[in-house]
Formats: sequence, C-alpha cells, structure tokens
Amino acid sequence: MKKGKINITHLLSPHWKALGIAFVAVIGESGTDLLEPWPLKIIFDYVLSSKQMPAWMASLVHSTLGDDKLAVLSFAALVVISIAIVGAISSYTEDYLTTSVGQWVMHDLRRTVYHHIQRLSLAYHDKKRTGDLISRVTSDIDAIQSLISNVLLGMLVQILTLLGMIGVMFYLNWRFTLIALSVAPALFLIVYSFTRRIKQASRAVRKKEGEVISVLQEVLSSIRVVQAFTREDYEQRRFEQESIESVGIALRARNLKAMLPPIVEIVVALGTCLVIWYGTRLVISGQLSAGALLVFFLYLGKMYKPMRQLSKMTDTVSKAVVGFERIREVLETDMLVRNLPGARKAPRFKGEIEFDHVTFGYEEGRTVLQDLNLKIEPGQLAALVGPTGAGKTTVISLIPRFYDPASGHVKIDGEDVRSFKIKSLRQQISFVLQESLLFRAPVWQNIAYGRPEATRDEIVRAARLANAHEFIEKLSEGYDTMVGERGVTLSGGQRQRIAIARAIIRNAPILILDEPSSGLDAASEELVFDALARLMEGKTSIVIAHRLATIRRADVIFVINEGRVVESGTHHELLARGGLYAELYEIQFRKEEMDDLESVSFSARNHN
Ligand code: DGT
Ligand code: MG
Repeated sequence: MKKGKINITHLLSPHWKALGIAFVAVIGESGTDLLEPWPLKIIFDYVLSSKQMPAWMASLVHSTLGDDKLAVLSFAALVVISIAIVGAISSYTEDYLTTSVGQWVMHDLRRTVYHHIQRLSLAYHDKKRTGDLISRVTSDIDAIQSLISNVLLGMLVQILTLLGMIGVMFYLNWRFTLIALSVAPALFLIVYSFTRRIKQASRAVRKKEGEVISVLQEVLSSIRVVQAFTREDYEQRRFEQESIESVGIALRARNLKAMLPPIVEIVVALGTCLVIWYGTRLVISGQLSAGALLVFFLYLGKMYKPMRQLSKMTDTVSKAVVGFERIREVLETDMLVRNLPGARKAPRFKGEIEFDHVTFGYEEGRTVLQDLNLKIEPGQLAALVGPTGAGKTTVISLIPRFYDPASGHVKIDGEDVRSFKIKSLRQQISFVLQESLLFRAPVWQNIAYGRPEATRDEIVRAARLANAHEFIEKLSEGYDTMVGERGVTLSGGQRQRIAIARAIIRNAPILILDEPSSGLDAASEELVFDALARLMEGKTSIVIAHRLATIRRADVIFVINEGRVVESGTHHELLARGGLYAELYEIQFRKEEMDDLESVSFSARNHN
C-alpha cells in the first residue's frame, strides 16, 4: 500500500477471492432465511389439506419418495433439514471470511499507520497529543475492522432478506401484502427513532466509563502524591461520584433498550391482527391457501429483525467513515523531515560540526535560533551554556535533523546534513539525554538498543566502561533483570549509566549529551561523570553543560542567549572577558564550586 493513498477498494482488493466466496454465502443466507417458512406451507397445503402440488414438486416427490401424503410429509421434513444445513454453512462461511478479511485489513492499516507515525517529524509529534494518535491506531482502525467484519456483507444479507420477503409476499397476493405491510412504516419509524436514542445513550455510557477510568488512572499514576498528601478520602469520594453517575446513565440506557422489544411486539401484533382478520377471510373464500397465510404470519414476525439490524449498522458505518477520515489525515500528513532527492549514505564522520547562519523556529513567526553560528573541530568537547530557554536543546536537535532549519546550514564535515540519508546520519550520533528512558526489557537489551547486533561480551564491556557492570551484577538476575516501564526500579544514576553504556556500544563519532544535573548524589555523580569522560574519548562531543567541572574541561564553550551565540572560548578566556559567561559564573557556578569544595571536605571527613 502506498503511503497517503488509501481508500476502501485499495484495502479490500487483495481479499477479493474471500469476499467473492463470502458473497455467495450471503445469497445462501438470505435465501434460506426466506425459505424457512415454506416447509410449513407444504404441510398445511398438501398434507393437511388436499391442494394440488405444483407440477415440479409433485414429480420430484413422486419419483423419489412415493405418491402418498406421508411422502409429502417426509419431503417437507427433508426440506427443513436441507434449509438448516445450507443456512448454517452459509452463515459460518460468511462470518469466518468477513472476520478474517476484517482482521487482515486491520493489520494492514495498523502497519501502514504505525510505519508512518514513527517517521513523522518531531515537529508533528510535539503538536499532536499522544492519546489522539493512540486512539487513531486503535479505536479508529477497529471501527473499520468492525465495518468489514460485521456490516459490509451483513447489511447485504438484511437488505436482501427484507426485499426478498416483500417480493415473495407480493407474488403470493399483492393486495393482501399491502394490507399486511401497512404497519411496516410505523414499525420502521419506531425502530429507527429508538435505535438512535439508544445509540446516544450508549455513547454517554461509554464516555462516562472513560471518565471513571481516567480518574482511576490519574490516581494510580500519582499514587505517591495522593498518599503523601493523605488525599485518599477525597479521591475515594471523587471516584464514587463518577461511579454513581455512570450507574445512572447506564440504567437510563438500559431502560431504553428494554422498552423497544415490547413496543415492537405490540405493533407486530397489530399487523398480525390485520393479517388474521383479512387473511382468514381470504382463505375461507378460497382466494389464498392456508399455507400462504402461514408464510405471511411468519414473515411479518421476522421482518422486524432485519430492520433493527439495519438501524444498528448505520452506527457502525458512520463510526467507520469517521475513523477512515482520521486515519487518512495521519497518512496524508507529509513527512516534513525526509530524505531529499539525491541524498546519499553518509560516510564515516570525522566529526566536524558547523552551524552556518542557522535560523529556526518551532512555530511560524517565532524564531528560537537567530542567525546562529558555531564551529566544533573533530574530537573536541564543546559545551553549550546559557540561561534557561536560550535554545540549547534546540541547537542539538538540529544536528540529527529532528527538525530542519528555516534558513542556513547545519554541516557535518563541511556538508549539509540534509545531503545525507537520515538513517545513515542518525546512526553516527549517540545521545545521552537528561531523562534516560529505559524500555520495558532486560538490562542487556536496553544497552543493546544502541546497536542490536552487539554480542554479550560487547554489552558487558560497555557496561564496565559505563561503571554500570558492578550494580547490574548485583541485580536479582544480573543482565537479565527486567527494568520497569520507565526504569522505576533503578535509581537516576543507575539509569544514566545504562544510557551511557547504550551510547558507548553504539560507538558513534558524534556524541550529544544533555548533561544530567539533578537527582544524583555526589557518589553516583562521580561514577556517571567518570563514565562520561571515557565515553567522550576520541569523539566530537557536544554537551549542554550544567556542571562547572564539565564546562572547565571543555575545549570550547559556546554561550547561548536568546537564540544566538553571544560568546565563545575557553573557561579562562570567557571569565577574563567579563561578559555574560562571567555573570552566569558568578550567580550559578561560583556557589557550586563552594559546595563542591564543601562536599569534598565533608566526604573526606566521613572517610576518616
Ligand atoms: P533549558 O533546557 O531550560 O536550559 O532551555 P534551552 O536552552 O534548552 O531552551 P530550548 O531550546 O528548549 O527552548 C528554546 C525556546 O524554544 C523556548 O522559548 C521554548 C521553545 N521551545 C522549545 N521546545 C519547543 C517545542 O517543542 N515546541 C515549541 N513550539 N517551542 C519550543
Ligand atoms: Mg534544554
């Protein structure tokens, strides 16, 4: 399936064989539905009374079963069984095939949408709410699946059955049919309006259930806060309130649902009255056979089911149409950041990074980086410092092309990053971010995420270099220990060291670090710091630095303010200059330096 271009024929065309067979089954289903009352007609007309059988039936019965009334009875019994068997096979075949087609189409759509979503630029993901995307991949695709599995051919069965019944009745006696069907419009209106109201009520029920779940989820995910502030009782009341409201709404919906069948039965009974009244008189006067009257009775009773099914199906159809639109919207979103025509595989980088008059903004009309220039030589350690919101994180996001600049060039080894294939570019960049995300997987897999083909030995070596080996060994199952959804079972420093091992094993020539500054105690900070130093060896590294120790070691420091590089140089050069850096140093790092000295002497005291 081509991206961005989906329609229902595209989705269904690979399954035309299954759908063709299913269509035959549909005809079998409708046909058997229509034929169901006919064995009774045979018994009434040709066994219990002595009407003349049609010639074809007479010759069929006489040639196979004999020529007495019992033979006709056996024939009717055989017809009952045959109809049941054909009906059962048809219904099973239709159900099985449509369900299978529905499931495969769902799989196809999920795959396509997921593939697309993963590659949409971060600019898109920043704007879209995750929940919304999730509901598109799940509920909306589900609605389409449900349409194909339950409605597409099911609707056909109901329509064919309904039309078939009316046709047969007209064939038997058209005037009587008009009388018998006089209740049908009323029946249809009642079924239609009730189904609509039931639908609205069910929607309200579902919404309320969603709210109950939200409250639950909210509290469970912040249970620490709830307990810390002892708000359990308040949360209990809030939950009960939602739950009570949900009971009320569900009862109202149930009430509507319970009212429909009795009302329908009364209307059908009215119709039946008419049929009995006129029909019996027709039978007495010989204008209609008793068996035909029976067929009328039974059809009238059955007619309400397809009507009801059809009104229900309109709901599924409208949901699927909406779902389809929403999925198409995602698929038609252009990939803003994508391989340019003529992009080539990046060679192994030496690691020179340059920003050449780069201007960038996340939204129209608001620039974040303004004509920014900087150059980092291969193998250098560069530190970005600056006040919060200055644009440091934005700068590092442009190097792997999470976003593209509005104007200017981001270059690696003298070439615009847009001239490389994205995958080959990103493969040569390692990240260690402030918040180290671990996946729900064993430790070794989390390390190998940076290079899935890594061997066990390489993983252990990386863990050693990252100062992580020791604590991993002490975990209950060593490298096979599962770490939680967000690595909750590990401390901040431990998570960070696993992330460093992940970056080490990737062995990329360019390293980007958003240096963790908080949440680490002095001892683990030491270990993380040590690991980082090893990781940076021989690589071009850009660090958003929060710690004086890192900044001081940097070969070059870029001071960023309001989206521009306002100063650059080494620590001493910048201090001597007495500009923004010196100012930052005074208010931020000076204190840290004092603390450091203090904590050193403190731990020294402790060791003694
Ligand atoms: P930090 O991390 O607090 O030290 O600040 P920086 O220097 O890393 O700042 P940065 O690059 O995250 O943000 C620069 C400006 O861009 C700031 O005004 C917020 C804005 N900004 C950052 N990320 C996004 C984003 O994803 N979407 C939009 N619309 N604006 C963003
Ligand atoms: Mg930042």
